[in-house]
Amino acid sequence: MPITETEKIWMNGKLVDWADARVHVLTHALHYGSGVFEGIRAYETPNGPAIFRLTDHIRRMFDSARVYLMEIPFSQDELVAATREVVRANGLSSCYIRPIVYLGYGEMGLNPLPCRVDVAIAAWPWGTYLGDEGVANGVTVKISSWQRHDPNAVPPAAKATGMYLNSSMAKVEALKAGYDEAIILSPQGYVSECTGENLFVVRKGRIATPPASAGALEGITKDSVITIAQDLGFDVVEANVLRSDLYTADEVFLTGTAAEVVPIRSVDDRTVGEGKPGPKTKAIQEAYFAAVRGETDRYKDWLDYVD
Ligand code: PPE
Repeated sequence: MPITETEKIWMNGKLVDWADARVHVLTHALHYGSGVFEGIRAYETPNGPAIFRLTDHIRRMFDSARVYLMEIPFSQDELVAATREVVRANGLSSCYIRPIVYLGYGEMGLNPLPCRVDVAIAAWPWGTYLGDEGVANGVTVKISSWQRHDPNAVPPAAKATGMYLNSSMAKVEALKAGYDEAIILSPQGYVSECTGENLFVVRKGRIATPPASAGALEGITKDSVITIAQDLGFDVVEANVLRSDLYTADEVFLTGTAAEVVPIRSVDDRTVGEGKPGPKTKAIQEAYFAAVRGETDRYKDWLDYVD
């Protein structure tokens, strides 16, 4: 999906012009995938633009950095303030925000400890990730032949740049086979997640979503959706999900910051439910959009106003 250029990007403590936010070709992260990042969205609300669960995203980025022993040369509060500053400086009302912490230029080789740690935050307007049609009517998915990482190979608790080679392979495989998205299984054969989204399955009256131990990222949208679903009176559990559960589910949907809440209309050519968004998915999707747009008092703590 093309990037829409904005004015300014925050780099290591100051706003620079979009075109000047450059790195050297010998940047460590370019060679070894040694970066950690976030995807955050801001939405227009009745009280001006608000960044959804900003502090939770920044906290997760610090957790990701900790896994890889990267010392971020800023505090969480400083990066929270910097994120707001980027949205404000670019005059954006709703946008996608991409903070990244990466090992910079000056060292080569696999020992990351001597490397400098750089931080950048960019923001630009970004439409629906899986298309408006997908959000409204659902997407088709295929189980990937690529497996999710073993937690002792690449820890899914850390949102690291290098980890995404796996997701890209799965995404391309699915697209080339004519599907919208891939579902990736763990090395043990349990359902893990999609390429850049968590997964939920409604079956026998219960909503289940795979745990981190099955290789799923600890998604912030997933966490929000669990709360929303419980508030709607639904029975939700984090539990292992089998491939066959997807084939016999009443509803399946995916969640993510970029993707938001998207119904799944078929899995491996097996129609899910009636092949259109189910009632629980629709109720959750509606409540999620109301929450991010500041229309629900109950979830106002999730909003971080830009002004
Ligand atoms: N799993 C993966 C692998 C993942 O990348 C994401 C976010 C999620 C689950 C959902 O997490 P959360 O956003 O906290 O609910 N993927 C980000 C990057 C997508 C991209 O194309 O890049 C995102 O949604 O921003």
